[in-house]
Amino acid sequence: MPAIVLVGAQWGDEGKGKATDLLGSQVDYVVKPNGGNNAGHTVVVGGDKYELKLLPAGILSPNSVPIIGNGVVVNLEALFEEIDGLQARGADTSRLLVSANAHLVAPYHQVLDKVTERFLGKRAIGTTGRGIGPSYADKVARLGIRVQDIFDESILRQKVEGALRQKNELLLKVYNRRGIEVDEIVDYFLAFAERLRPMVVDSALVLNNALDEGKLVLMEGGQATMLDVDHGTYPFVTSSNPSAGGSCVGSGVGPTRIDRVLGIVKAYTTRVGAGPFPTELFDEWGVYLQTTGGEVGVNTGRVRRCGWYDAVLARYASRVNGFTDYFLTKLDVLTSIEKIPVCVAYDVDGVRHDEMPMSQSDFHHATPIYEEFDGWTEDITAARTFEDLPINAQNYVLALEKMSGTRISAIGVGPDREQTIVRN
Ligand code: 2SA
Ligand code: GDP
Ligand code: MG
Repeated sequence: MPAIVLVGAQWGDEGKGKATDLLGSQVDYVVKPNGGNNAGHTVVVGGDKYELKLLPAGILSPNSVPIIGNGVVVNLEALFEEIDGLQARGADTSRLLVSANAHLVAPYHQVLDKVTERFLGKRAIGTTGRGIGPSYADKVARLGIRVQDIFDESILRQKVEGALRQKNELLLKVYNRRGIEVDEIVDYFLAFAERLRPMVVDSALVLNNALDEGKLVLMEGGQATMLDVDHGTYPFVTSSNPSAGGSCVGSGVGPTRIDRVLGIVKAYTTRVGAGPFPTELFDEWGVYLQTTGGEVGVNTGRVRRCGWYDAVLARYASRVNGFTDYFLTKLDVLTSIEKIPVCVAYDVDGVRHDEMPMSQSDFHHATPIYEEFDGWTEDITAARTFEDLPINAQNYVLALEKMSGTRISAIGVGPDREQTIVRN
């Protein structure tokens, strides 16, 4: 049995948590390959709402083994807080495994995230403030602390000393903040070591062995394509590779083992944080989508920016991820809109662009060229087959499918696990 990759197609919060949960019953292993506790995935089971941040949403699937992959940056305080929260609600977290190669988020990463944002001023990214960017920066600069390092105090101390030499210079001289003591950080990490130890594994080995045994592995991407540090709206991106290729790097599973790349796309578009967003609505329709769709950040409580569906963006995401199919979520939120605009191309300074402009400046100047689709008024939340949908809703789905060139294999008609149409 092969591996399935799940990727957000837009700027995140497309409903990846629900998609993971939906596939959960068939899946033996769920690995989170990127991101950290900046993620926020909501799963609603029988009316009960769970919000996952650092843990893969697959932890709620009783038959699968959840894994935090090597590509994740782990905040240990947040990890145990989340585990405790789930346990208090009766969830079984005992199968959780953590890659020995995953990097750790240190308290100074959070400090640096916040001061960097402040220093950027008007050019701030609007990060989640969780220290994700500085932690990935240390990984690439070879100044990072990995999970395995906290089991050897002398190695840990050496690495912390190296990292702090550079950080303290920056904090004291550039940001005019107090320096951080080596002992403070070493003690912080050591305090988690014994609780973490039984979970730590060579996760790439575990996953590849599982695949050899015919098990099904789900790679649950965090964030989304347009937040990818390579393929997204740089610099208004996160610091990892949420796109499909990043799943391989972040889990140690090679591309030949993947046979499905499922894109999750919302029936409209949202974004949290700063950065370009051509279909963003500043009128009452933006407020309508925000309130009807309940568009509030799971992690930070920030109100999400909202806009119409952007078919250029969906086509771009199909291309850079090689999607095999799409899960279209939140179709129910569009119910009762008489005419639904869809962005089919961009106008950039009088020139039509059918594909994503190559230059970021052009993307910043892009204004949407809309086509309108007839809406529907019937409640669709109880629809369970494609044919249950009003004809205009069917036509909307078919039009999106045609524009992205990617088959829509599932449709979300409400937040609950059951509120999904699977198209065979
Ligand atoms: P960071 O913190 O360095 O990753 O921020 C960089 C950009 O990435 C965006 N980002 C996100 N966008 C949508 N959802 C995310 N997760 C939470 C959620 C967000 C929240 O599910 O609601 O609660 O605010 C997420 N994580 C990172 C971020 O907004 C920056 O634009
Ligand atoms: P993720 O980050 O991609 O996992 O998405 P979030 O959990 O941050 O945000 C998606 C929100 O939409 C959550 O509140 C989900 O419960 C909700 N949701 C998911 N699918 C649907 C759907 O088809 N219809 C509606 N109304 N809500 C949905
Ligand atoms: Mg989210």
